[in-house]
Amino acid sequence: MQALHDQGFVLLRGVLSPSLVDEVRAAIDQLMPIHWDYTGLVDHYKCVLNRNPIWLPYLDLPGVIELAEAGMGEDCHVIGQTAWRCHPGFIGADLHADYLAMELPSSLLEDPTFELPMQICTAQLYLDEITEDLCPTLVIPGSHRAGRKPLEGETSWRGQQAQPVLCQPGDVLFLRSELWHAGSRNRTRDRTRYLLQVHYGRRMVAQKFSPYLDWQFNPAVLDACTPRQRRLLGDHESAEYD
Ligand SMILES: O=C(O)CCC(=O)C(=O)O
Repeated sequence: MQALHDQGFVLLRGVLSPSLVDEVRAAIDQLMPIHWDYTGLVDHYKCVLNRNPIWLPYLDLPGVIELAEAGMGEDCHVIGQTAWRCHPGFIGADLHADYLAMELPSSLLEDPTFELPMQICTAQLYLDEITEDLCPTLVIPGSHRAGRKPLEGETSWRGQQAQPVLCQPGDVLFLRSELWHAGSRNRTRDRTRYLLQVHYGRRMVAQKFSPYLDWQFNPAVLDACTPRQRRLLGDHESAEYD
């Protein structure tokens, strides 16, 4: 939690065992594009949580879910779960922040007694050894306190360039939505980066379950849920606006 407040991210080592890493990779290989998914140099499968109960355990992984609940409340929920394959030639993305609840003055953000509350965080489960040439996620430590998103073409903040997160299969990068970050190029000739993301939000943050109006929960998934997983999928106690 301290790292999330100070740096805007934390790298959790060895969350998935090698056999689970293999299982998730194989499950990603079985995915077929539906709805708003796309394939090409990057294959991007959204809301995999609704396709099959096999994705449920990754919503509340020990060591990760505690962090999500500590940061976004005991009633936080999952707003998406996305599987990726980034193939050789994938060009990566520009530096960005996923979500900024509001722009805030620097006088407040520079005040060490002010703690910026988290609204949305993402757990990135790496399923490969991430080397400099295999799409490392780039991050600028502390940039969650910039109070704004990066401008087009901006590649540094306060003189700091984005740095690659190099890690092992089974490691999890947990990052706040305000952090300036980017997925980077796949410069290898023959390796594909496999990634599973789980996006968590405070309860009042809307779930991004596309294609929205046509969304229906898969009964097989609901049947297989633990009570905590049901809550993470949106089965909350009644509250304001219900
Ligand atoms: O590909 C990555 O490592 C980062 C993904 C990312 O930037 C995002 O989903 O917003």
